[in-house]
Amino acid sequence: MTIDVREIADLGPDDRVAFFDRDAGIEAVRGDVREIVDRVHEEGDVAVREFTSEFDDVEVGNLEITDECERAYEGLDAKLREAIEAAAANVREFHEAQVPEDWRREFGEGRELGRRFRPIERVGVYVPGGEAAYPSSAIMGVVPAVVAGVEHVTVVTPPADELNPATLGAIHAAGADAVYSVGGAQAIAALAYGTETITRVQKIVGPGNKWVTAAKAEVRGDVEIDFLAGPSEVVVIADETADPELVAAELVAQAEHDPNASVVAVTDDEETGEAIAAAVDAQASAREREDVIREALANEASGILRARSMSEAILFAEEYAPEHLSILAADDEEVLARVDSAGSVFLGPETPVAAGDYASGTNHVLPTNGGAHVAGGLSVETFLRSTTVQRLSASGLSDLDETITTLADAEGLEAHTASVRTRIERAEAETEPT
Ligand code: HSO
Ligand code: ZN
Repeated sequence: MTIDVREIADLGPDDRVAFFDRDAGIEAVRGDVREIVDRVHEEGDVAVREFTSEFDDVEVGNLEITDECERAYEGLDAKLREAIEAAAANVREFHEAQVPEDWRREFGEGRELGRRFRPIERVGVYVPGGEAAYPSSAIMGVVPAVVAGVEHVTVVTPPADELNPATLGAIHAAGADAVYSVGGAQAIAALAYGTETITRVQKIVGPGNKWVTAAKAEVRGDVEIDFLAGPSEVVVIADETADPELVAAELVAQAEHDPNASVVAVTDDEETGEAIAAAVDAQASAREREDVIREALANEASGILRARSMSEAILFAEEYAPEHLSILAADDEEVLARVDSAGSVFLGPETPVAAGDYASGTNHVLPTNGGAHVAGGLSVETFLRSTTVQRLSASGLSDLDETITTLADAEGLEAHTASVRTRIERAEAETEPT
């Protein structure tokens, strides 16, 4: 099967919509999800158990599996346990470097202003299970919350006759406080509204399938969420110096996640484009998950594209705002400087996206569907709130007197003016000679 290289210049309006207005594909399940969410909201554990039996085909005994996670961790083979610990340590170190310091300083004489950061108290992390059971996602969701100082980190993960020990072990290693065996929309509803067993949280984070994502959209407003994360995406910007085999390897790797993954290579060099297309085809045939990969490659938002210049390639990537951006070009820093919108950027031939997926320390829970135009991925800040703090001296207040009272008058808020004037008049009386 040959893969076509398309010219960006030839893309029609429909192609551009497919590339740039990608959607999370959740609308189709919104109605069903609303019913599930409402039932769990009203009936708590009873509804959770009923939906678990209906959708996961499991009759759960204890919903809570916190101790099972610890036991799973202890039972893991040494190599896997060490890999989980090594990944968690790198993620911890990178996220510790993000913790902001509280600060306060004088902006004018007698006008001291600052910011203070405090963790959110109760957070819920969704850790996918089933077909896409990702121990790495447990680390990516839980570790930043723990680093931020969140007091109660609750994890939900779908039940199964045989729970995946690596996922349970990673949840324990990452430092979750309580873990429940519940998945899908019912898990999100349980976190959002609480049940007899599951205490409600203030913010829900983490990736999931379309039911989970639709449920996050449904409860948003009653509870904070991180963002709506869809299937994996990668754009590779390649010039004539890029190794087509490496470009292809990046596309094929992210394509194996999901038939709905979107993978794009964009190059200004005709020969490189053809070589990437040939390499993608050859590599796909050699991979275990060839069927999934080929479906993802056939997506409307996937493709191998030729640009007339590197500028056109960069503009394409910028408009796409991919979850992952890999830059394989002679002057990758120059390309990077010209792209503002991407969840996570990978520079140079020795930096596969898989390094960030698992182990380098950056987070792999990232905005998809163009979300990178307005947001970044999970970080320590996801789990913090900020408070501003101020202290004025008498002279600091008196310097602001006219500005405040003029604006308060304009707004017709006379008591605001009075709260300022009382203080100023008192200070004036105190300094008047007796
Ligand atoms: N690439 C995925 C994360 C992941 N990769 C988990 C492997 N395991 C995020 O889009
Ligand atoms: Zn991945």
